[in-house]
Amino acid sequence: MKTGIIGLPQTGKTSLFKILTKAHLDAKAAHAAVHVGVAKVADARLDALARIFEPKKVTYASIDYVDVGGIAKDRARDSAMLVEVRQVDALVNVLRLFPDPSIPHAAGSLDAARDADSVDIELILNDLDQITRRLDRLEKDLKKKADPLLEKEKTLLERCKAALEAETPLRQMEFTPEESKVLTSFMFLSRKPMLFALNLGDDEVAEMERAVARHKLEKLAAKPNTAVLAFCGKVEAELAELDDAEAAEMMSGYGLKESGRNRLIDSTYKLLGLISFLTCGEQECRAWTIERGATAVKAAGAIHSDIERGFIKAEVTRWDRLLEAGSFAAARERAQLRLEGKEYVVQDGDVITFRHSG
Ligand SMILES: Nc1nc2c(ncn2[C@@H]2O[C@H](COP(=O)(O)OP(=O)(O)OP(=O)(O)O)[C@@H](O)[C@H]2O)c(=O)[nH]1
Ligand SMILES: [Mg+2]
Repeated sequence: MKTGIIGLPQTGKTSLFKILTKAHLDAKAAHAAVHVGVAKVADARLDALARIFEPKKVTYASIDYVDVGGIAKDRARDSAMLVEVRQVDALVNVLRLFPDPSIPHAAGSLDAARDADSVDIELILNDLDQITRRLDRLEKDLKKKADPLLEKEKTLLERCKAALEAETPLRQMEFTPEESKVLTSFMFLSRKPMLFALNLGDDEVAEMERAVARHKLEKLAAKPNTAVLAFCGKVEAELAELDDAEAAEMMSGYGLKESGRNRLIDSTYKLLGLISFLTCGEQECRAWTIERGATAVKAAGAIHSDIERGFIKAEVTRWDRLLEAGSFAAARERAQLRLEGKEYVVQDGDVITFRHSG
């Protein structure tokens, strides 16, 4: 799963990318067009289980982030950037709310709602280009020969076009599963789930939780397929330089319960519709990523296609029950391991051992 970091120029995108992926970009790399990196999804459940299993290896879930550079006007229609943005599953739009007279603002003042709209417009214009071209093609084809499938696609795209012309991003529209399937192949930019990341000034750190109200962004937060999250790039960059104990001390000094980094990664994970199940053993304790609603046999496939193919049963317990019991044997004695079949819907935080043939 890949998430693209976008936004107006000089909003703190590359800084955020470095914080999320713990990448150390040198001056030359920092100016490269595109950065790709992996962010570890912090997981306290996995940490706790690893303390009792003492495995050789602990493996966290991860999300890929791509820093594509600033979207100035017409920039979203620039083809090199588009290739990158089209491939991602979700977008993070970094909105600048930190005041700093030494760093020029693309629009001259701090207004996150306006900046969110102007980035959306670029995405919308791009989708409109693509839809117009496809509709032209469809009309030509339909003139030659009637085709109910193409006719359906045309009706759907016309509905999308009308929405886009009214400046509504496609992520705010509802589609049937069948329509979604047709739309997926277009990889429309305005249809990707969006996380608005408010980059606050460090004078606002103590009021992180009230950022949405303070900046009157309630409307932004209420839109479908979007989430809003506040962080302070400057403070996060400082945190990233510290060891765990020092970072914890600094966070409590600011009254922060969780780092912006972890909150942001967590938010992306949720926005992407993802959950984790865990596997535990002497060799490895590991978090695996699946889509919410995935069945046990699908989850097996996340580990290996052989386990999916040879699936017999899933032995399931919840992470906190296993932790309480202290071992699989003790959990079994307490009747807290249950056997589930292929169709069991895996829950976030399930610990699973798969029984399989072959
Ligand atoms: N005061 C303050 N400055 C920041 C913050 N985040 C980033 N900056 C500064 O803003 C400038 C731009 O930061 P970048 O992270 O490079 O921004 P960007 O969005 O990647 O910029 P482009 O890729 O050029 O569009 C740098 O000088 C950063 O040090 C922040 O939270 N507070
Ligand atoms: Mg940058």
